[in-house]
Amino acid sequence: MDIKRYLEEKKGLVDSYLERYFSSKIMPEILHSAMTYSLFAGGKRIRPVFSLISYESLGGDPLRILPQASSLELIHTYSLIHDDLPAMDNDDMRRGRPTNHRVYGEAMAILAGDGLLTEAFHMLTTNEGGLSDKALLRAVRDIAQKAGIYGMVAGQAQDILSENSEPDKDILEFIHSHKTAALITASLRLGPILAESDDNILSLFTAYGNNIGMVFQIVDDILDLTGDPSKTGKSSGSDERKKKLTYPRVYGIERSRQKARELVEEAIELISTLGEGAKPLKEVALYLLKRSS
Ligand code: GRG
Repeated sequence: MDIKRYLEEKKGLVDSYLERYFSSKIMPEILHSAMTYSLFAGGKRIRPVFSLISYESLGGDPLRILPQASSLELIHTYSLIHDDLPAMDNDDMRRGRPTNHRVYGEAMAILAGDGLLTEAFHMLTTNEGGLSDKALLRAVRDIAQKAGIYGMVAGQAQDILSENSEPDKDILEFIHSHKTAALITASLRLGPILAESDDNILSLFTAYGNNIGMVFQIVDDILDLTGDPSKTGKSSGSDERKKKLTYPRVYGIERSRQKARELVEEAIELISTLGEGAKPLKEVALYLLKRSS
């Protein structure tokens, strides 16, 4: 299968949904502008796409869960806006253009992030696909847990606390599994949760999501050192300059690459029991190892 085309097609569904959703302006207009500046800045939409793939691999129609899948992009975009703030990573460039606070100022960037996070939960409960209330409630709880203080926010806090600290494998594992893998795992769990699959299936997607989420961050760490800034959209070596705890810093580049390959192999093995429906999940796992942006 042509995985690049398949991913592009799914991304197109998410892009169209988000464009429609944000087509009517809210007041003050500058808030709308600040939110959409980052939301439509060329992100890969990988988290919503993961949700659509997981739902489809279980026989569901991806169009049915577009609001739920797309809500993950709002959470992801808020996290990037806040991560770039002077009080956090203090970055000037993101996705090849000035960061949100560089264009709209700190106050508006904070509010744009707050607005996107809150609106994500509003969007998540938009029930156009006739999903059951029980499934939706479970999805809300799951995403809140993985995006918040038991997941991404905890990972971000530890990441900040660990700057300039000595390399430590356990802390590195905590940061990556919380900061990045938690939201990616939530994306992959969304399919089985909304399809109301049994617990065995849900745990398969959880394990696959954890592995793939870790791979995503390991590859991100490697790209920070070796990537082409015109493709990654940010200057290379920024993790090193900030003395971030990264995979290459703890294990070196070659062992980090090996670790990513092993996690992908394990992830593919995990979902092999799903049969033909798991093909895109297998292909996307392999594709992540090769990504350059
Ligand atoms: C501020 C609570 C809070 C959390 C921030 C996401 C995050 C946590 C920090 C951003 C820095 C970083 C490198 C995080 C790791 C996750 C990651 C690889 C983000 C980039 O995601 P992509 O590659 O970005 O999906 P695009 O631009 O494609 O959307």
